[in-house]
Amino acid sequence: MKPPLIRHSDVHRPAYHFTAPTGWLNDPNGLVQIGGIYHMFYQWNPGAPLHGDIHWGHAISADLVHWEDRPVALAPGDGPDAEGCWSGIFLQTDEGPALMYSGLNREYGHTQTCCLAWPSASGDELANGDGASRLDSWNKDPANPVISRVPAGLDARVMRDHCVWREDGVWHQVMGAGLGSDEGALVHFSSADLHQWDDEGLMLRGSEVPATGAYMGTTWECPDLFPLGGEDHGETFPDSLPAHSISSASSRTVFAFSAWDKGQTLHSAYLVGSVRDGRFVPDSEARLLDFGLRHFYAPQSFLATDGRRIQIGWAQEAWEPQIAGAKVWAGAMALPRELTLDGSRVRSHPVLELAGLRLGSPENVQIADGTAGELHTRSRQVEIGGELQLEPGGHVEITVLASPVGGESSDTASCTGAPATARLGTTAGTAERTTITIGFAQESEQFMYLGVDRFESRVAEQSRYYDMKPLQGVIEPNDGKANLQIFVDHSIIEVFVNGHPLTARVYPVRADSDCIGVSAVGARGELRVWELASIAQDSPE
Ligand code: DQQ
Repeated sequence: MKPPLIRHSDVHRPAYHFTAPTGWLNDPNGLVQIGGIYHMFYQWNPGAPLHGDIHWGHAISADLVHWEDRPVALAPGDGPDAEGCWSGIFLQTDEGPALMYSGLNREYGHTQTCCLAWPSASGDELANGDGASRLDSWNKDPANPVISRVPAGLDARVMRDHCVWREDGVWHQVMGAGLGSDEGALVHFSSADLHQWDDEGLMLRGSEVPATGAYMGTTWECPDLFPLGGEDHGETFPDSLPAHSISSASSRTVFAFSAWDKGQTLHSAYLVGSVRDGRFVPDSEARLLDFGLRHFYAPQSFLATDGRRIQIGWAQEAWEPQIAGAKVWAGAMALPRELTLDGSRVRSHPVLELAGLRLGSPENVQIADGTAGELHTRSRQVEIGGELQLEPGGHVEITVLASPVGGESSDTASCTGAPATARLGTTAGTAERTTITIGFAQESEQFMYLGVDRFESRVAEQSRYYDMKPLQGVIEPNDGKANLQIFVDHSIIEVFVNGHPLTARVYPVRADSDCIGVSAVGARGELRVWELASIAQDSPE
């Protein structure tokens, strides 16, 4: 797709993850595939690398990998969205496509409102026009806001973000909410025409959920209910996807949400269950969608025309706002993932289209008990994939974005693939590396774990403004088999082990932190390492 993305050159800017042209990016919005083109709208502050003055940016793609920037889709106006056009969705209606979003204007009350926008293009232009441009321009509905208050009697401090579906000709909507009792809630409405909405009560509240696997937070943001694991039985609209029917008999319903806790974006999580009589009935505990916590936040999913349920999340930065003055951009989208259901667990796998980024042949690395060393490949843009077999107590460490032992900017110095003990004393405090570990906890065969150690990811001053805490999660032992895929892209690391993802952000500063190392104890297998292409060109200075 032409022209390619043009982006500010910066050692930390991801090269094949989507970022905004400049400024701040957060949630993906309005994800849809129409006429073979994927549309991704997103929360965007074009003016600064901080959250504020939120617009809807827009990009399109033919393959979910290469993106083309389109004009701003929504900008704050002088009505209910005067302070921002917050998160929302794309809808196929009998009147054509629509966007639904949360308008922010504190004069309208203490919560966000529900607003609609319609394409500026006519019906003919929408049907026959250039696929790239027909969803470029949007008019806000003069009736906005179509929901401007919390239901009578509901003590909701916050209510925003939308998930909408249609069953038996009736539109249903849930908005995410935070109640005065410090619990999240799904506020349910119904409508015949998307304009007049009737209160349907709460579909679920936090205190009704077993939260053993993931804390539920005090507010649920970005609710996403969708069927998974069975055939979808939605109505079919021309040139597009079926409107999803969340009570399809052959599938179960996933409720994905982002847990916000008194101002903190904690993590995204999910429940599996079913919708009965207007209530969501969970039959699983809450679980994390990604062990990277806030670095995979506000995800939204959509049904591709080939039947895949694809999810995109916001890979939030790990730096504090104090240093935003030194930045031009902030925020990236995590790679699109295909979701599947395995029992009551959601599995995430990077979409197959990403293989199109691979450059040349991979470096093949044999893993055996005692393997320890550096790879030939030196790059900040790599995919590392393979199958590992772990013995009880076994583990594999993969070190990325690592500096050579021999000194700054030396192409010939060896990389830091040796086990940590070999490096201590020679490089402590000056070398950088991020270590990904997959293994069993000591001799246990009960749990396998996946971890990303960011403690040495950055050696520079100001590190106190960067979150370098470890990230980790427990996964099923799977007889010691680990199907592994790692994507490294300058400041983003995404790891997938047996369908469990972990997204991390790291910010090495040394110019030579592009080494990769592997060490293994009680493990065997083979890894393949590809260098990956960029999807953007550097902007001229
Ligand atoms: N981001 C949006 C909200 C949403 C939050 C505002 C989640 O609509 O609740 O930019 O990151």
